[in-house]
Amino acid sequence: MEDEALLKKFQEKIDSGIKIEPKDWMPEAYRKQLIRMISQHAHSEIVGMLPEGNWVTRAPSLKRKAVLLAKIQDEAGHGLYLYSAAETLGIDRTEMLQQLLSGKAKYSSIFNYPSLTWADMGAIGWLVDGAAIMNQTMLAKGSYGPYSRAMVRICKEESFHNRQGYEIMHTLANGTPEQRAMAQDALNRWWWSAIMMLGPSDSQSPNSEQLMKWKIKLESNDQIRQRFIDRTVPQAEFLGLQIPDKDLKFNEKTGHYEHGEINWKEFFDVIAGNGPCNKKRMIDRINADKNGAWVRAAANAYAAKKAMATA
Ligand code: BYC
Repeated sequence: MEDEALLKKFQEKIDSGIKIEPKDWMPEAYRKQLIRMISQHAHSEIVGMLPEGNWVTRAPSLKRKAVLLAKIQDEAGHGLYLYSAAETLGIDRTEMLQQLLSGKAKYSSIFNYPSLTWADMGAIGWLVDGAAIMNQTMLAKGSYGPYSRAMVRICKEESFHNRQGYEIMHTLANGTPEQRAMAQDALNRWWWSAIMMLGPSDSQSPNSEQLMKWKIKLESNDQIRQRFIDRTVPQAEFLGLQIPDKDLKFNEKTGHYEHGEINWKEFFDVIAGNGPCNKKRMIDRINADKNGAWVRAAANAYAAKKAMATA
């Protein structure tokens, strides 16, 4: 009975828009769902550094290189905010990282695709960060205080990432025929994976209903996907590039774009570990963890020595 009363009070709090804070009572399932989502999100930021890291040494100018480096560093920062937000729920960062490195934890499907040309840096900023912002501005209004506040800051930075990506695409789309073709090719390769990264369709999304009841998510995967498509298609038209979807059409009555069939088999294959780069991403993260071990040991030793000196 006590639990039922607590649950009722908890739901009332959520329904009236009061944020849940770390020390507040919360159902175990709410805590678990948040840990799952926030840790997956943190891992996505960290693994997401890899496809862009691939182009740092080959950026076409010093200015482009500085911008790309700043973006990649921001992603590391996002990972830090998110691991910290997850830690407020009682899980340790080391445990989350172990789950990533052992292959137990998921990270976003999108980062299992290769970045083959410089235009991919444009497409990632424009489409991947663009889709992420659509989702994250919604998550910023979510019910768990630390996660929603982390989202506010992350969205501000993502907005810069999105603009720099679109600006790269704009430059290429208005460049030589070869540059234009490169921009189109990047759009062709990233479009479908970007709309898939917003999660499976609502009929295949087991977590959405509960997450929406708890206002962790305020909208479903398909709703966000629709908003992303409606916003992005006119941007592609402005660039003079073709969205690679022959069934895409604007519905005057609904005011929305209708899209062709999404290849959900590909999506589920990728999240099961069989995408083009899943193995490489894991090897790179495991090596980064090994190579960074001495830095963590030195930092811990320094902190311990300082603590002893001030004790
Ligand atoms: N990839 O019930 P569903 C960035 C899984 S990084 C892999 O709909 P939910 C950036 C899902 O986990 C931004 N797995 O789940 C960084 C679930 O499996 P489990 C990344 C996915 O939670 C660097 C199952 O499928 N953003 O911006 O209701 C450079 C069923 O799905 C994916 C976030 O992480 C996926 N795409 O909704 C550039 C945002 N989608 O866990 C850019 C936070 C679904 O039950 N996360 N799955 O085994 C979310 O908003 C939600 O978790 C999702 C999925 C919309 C992703």
